Amino acid sequence: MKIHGSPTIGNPRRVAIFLAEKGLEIPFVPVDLYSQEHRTETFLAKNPIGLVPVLELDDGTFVSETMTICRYLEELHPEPSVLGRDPLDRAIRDMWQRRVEFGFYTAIRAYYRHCFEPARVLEPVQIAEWGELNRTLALEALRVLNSQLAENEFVAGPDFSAADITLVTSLQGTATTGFRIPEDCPHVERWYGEVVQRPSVVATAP
Ligand SMILES: N[C@@H](CCC(=O)N[C@@H](CS)C(=O)NCC(=O)O)C(=O)O
Repeated sequence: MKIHGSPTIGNPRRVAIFLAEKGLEIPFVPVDLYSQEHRTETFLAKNPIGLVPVLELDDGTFVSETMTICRYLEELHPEPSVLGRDPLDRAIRDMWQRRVEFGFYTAIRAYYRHCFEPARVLEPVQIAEWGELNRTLALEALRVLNSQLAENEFVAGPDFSAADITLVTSLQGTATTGFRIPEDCPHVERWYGEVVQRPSVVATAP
């Protein structure tokens, strides 16, 4: 097996943290997005929508989509569990992961891609107003997570999960935009201070 994508950047980093949490080792093959390597014919044969990460199996099968890759690997290696130990635990963790991914991550990604010059190579038609609106949506999403983290050690409850992975990689991956956890989100700040010290997060830092 190997994973196409750079283990310190974006969605491939989510898989890298997941693997580290589970004590699994799969080699990564870096893909340079800023030179458009993911838009070459060779890469599109692996994933026709041109996104990393892509897991390549030894029989030549390609599996893309971050959470799909993680779910496949968790089924092969259930322990230690990152995605949940029983149906309800898995449902709760998945619900929060999706809330982070389709809330905060999607918004902060749009802010970066529409408001910052280095992102133009990935987002040729940048609409600054759309980016700014998404910065506001990212703040709103963070406030919901702040309430959840007031009552819980981690985003999905008492255990570190993929929801935490998605949130910490989104925050660190967009730090160059100047976006910071606002003062009215002290529980996110407490959580962040703890999670950035986890060995899996330190080992994959951008
Ligand atoms: N839904 C995909 C999203 C993957 C994704 O957006 N990957 C980014 C890198 S973090 C990418 O390949 N971007 C290339 C582009 O937008 O052209 C997943 O969960 O894996």
